[in-house]
Amino acid sequence: MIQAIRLLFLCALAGSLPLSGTAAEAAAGSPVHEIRGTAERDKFTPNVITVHQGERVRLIITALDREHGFKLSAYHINKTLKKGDPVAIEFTASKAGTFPFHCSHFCGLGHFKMRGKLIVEPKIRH
Ligand SMILES: [Cu+2]
Repeated sequence: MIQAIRLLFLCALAGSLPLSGTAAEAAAGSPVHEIRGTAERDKFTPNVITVHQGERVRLIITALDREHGFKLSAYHINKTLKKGDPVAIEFTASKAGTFPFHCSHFCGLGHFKMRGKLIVEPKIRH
């Protein structure tokens, strides 16, 4: 039911606004939760990412100062982030819970502080 309402809402949006890439995808029935972030010594911003279970997620992370990595073991993700190059990381948040991520490319002092967590909020069942 919620899905149907959401779909109606998205269709209404798609009808009333110029179609951006995201709106076009939403209208096609596969909304993507897009989150932009950065990596720099010694942090990820944001370092807490919250999504909903079942969502298609696209993280776009840009390394600001040098090469870093993004490793989210629970979802078998490990990407190299070259300096200045936004990297898109897509997955479906199928598992609910809190999952740590960290920098997987040794970047000197501060490397081990480059940590964060993905929170996947469980689907509400009626
Ligand atoms: Cu690092």
